[in-house]
Order: sequence, then C-alpha cells, then structure tokens
Amino acid sequence: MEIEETKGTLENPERILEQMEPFMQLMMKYRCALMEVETKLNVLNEEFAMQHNRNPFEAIKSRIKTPTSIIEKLKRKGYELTIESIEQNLFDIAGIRVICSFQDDIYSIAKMLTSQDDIILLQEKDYIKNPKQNGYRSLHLILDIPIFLAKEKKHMKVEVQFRTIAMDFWASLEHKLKYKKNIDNPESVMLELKECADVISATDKKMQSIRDTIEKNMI
Ligand code: 0O2
Repeated sequence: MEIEETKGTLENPERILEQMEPFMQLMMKYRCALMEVETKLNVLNEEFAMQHNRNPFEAIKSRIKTPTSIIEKLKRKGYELTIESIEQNLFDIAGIRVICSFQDDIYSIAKMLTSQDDIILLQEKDYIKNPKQNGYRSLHLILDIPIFLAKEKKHMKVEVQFRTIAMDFWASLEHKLKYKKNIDNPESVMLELKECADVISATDKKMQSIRDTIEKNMI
C-alpha cells in the first residue's frame, strides 16, 4: 500500500481514509507492543525493588514516532513509502526510554528483559561501552515481541534505550543544542559537549562506587 502525501485533501476524503486505515492499524499494533514491553519492565522493577530495597528505574518514557518523522526517515534512507516498508525497514516506530539510577542496573535489567522466552534480541548497540564521537552514551536494543490480537499473533519491533539520569541529562540538552543554528565555532562547542559527556560518565562511575561502598557497609 503506497503512502501518498496527498494534496487537496478535501477533494478526495475517501482516498485519504482508505490510506489511513492500514496505517492506523499498524500504529495500533506498535502501541500494543509498547504496552507489552512497558509491563515487562514494570514487573522487573517491582521484583528488583523488593530484592534490593530500591527502584532501578528513575523513569520510563515511551513514544510512537509521528507520521511526519516516519515519512522523513523513509525518504532520508531511500526506502519505499509503503506500509510494508515501514515494518521492514524502521525499527524505532515504537520506542521506550528507560532511565536508570546506576550504570550496572542498565545491564542487569537489559539481561533480564532479553532472557525472557517471548523476546528476541534483534540488535544491540552499546554506546556506553563504545560512546559515539560526540560523547553520546546509551544502550540501544531492538526487540521482537509478540502481541496477541483477537485473530492473530503478530511479531512487532520495539526499540528500548537504556541510560542513566546523567546520560539522559546530557542527551536531552545536546539534542536541544543540535538545533541551534549559526553557531560561531561549532568545533569548539562539539569539544566542550564531549568534555561534559566524559565528566558526566566519570560522575556516574563514582556514584556507583559510592553506592557499592554504602551497600557493603550496611548491617
Ligand atoms: P527520536 O525522536 O529520539 O527517536 P537512525 O535511527 O537510522 O537515524 P540508527 O543508527 O538506526 O540511526 O540509530 P541509533 O544510533 O541507534 O540512534 C537513534 C536514536 O538514538 C535517536 O533517535 C536518538 O533518540 C538517540 N541518539 C543517537 N545518537 C544521539 C546523539 O548523538 N545525541 C542524542 N541526543 N541522541 C542520540 P532519533 O531518530 O534522533 O529521534
């Protein structure tokens, strides 16, 4: 099914509705997949909190990519503008960001999640062990998860990004600064952002080691 960027929308409303239906269906399925993964994360959070006396997550945020950014991404990557192409080529339509307290919680929870027998880990990008050149750190997983509808079982892809509060603070500000135009000296700004990312990462490690010391000395 070809996605048309329809002009003169009021002249052919039936055509628009015809095209919208399969797209809306697909988005509904991505929303269901998000719910499945969120529930799994909440269950792990409950159990972890009980065992360790603290929550491993600071926050969980989820979003479905907007139609505009779906079309932009398909075009940018040279993919067909079809419903099938969205499913085959874009893995981040459904996205969840898990903000953790400490770096080692990221790996513990990611392992618990990907070990579940209905989840298939399709792709892993570890930007914590291998930070991007600009200093960006996060663990990105692409998961395949089944959803159960009235008449079908469907496998969906969900992107899960894990980061600490500190990494999230950096990524959020860097994202805002990226869109500032007409910067005088972009190289020096890049360098400073990278320095901030490195300081933040060192602080993350230090906080984790303080936590370890406290836990070791607890009676
Ligand atoms: P949004 O709205 O956050 O989803 P691609 O997705 O194809 O462009 P790739 O290699 O498939 O690239 O994706 P990758 O490297 O796994 O990262 C994609 C997402 O990670 C981005 O989504 C951001 O959310 C985040 N990200 C990656 N690099 C950076 C970075 O340098 N700075 C910040 N702040 N975030 C980053 P989108 O598509 O940008 O949008």
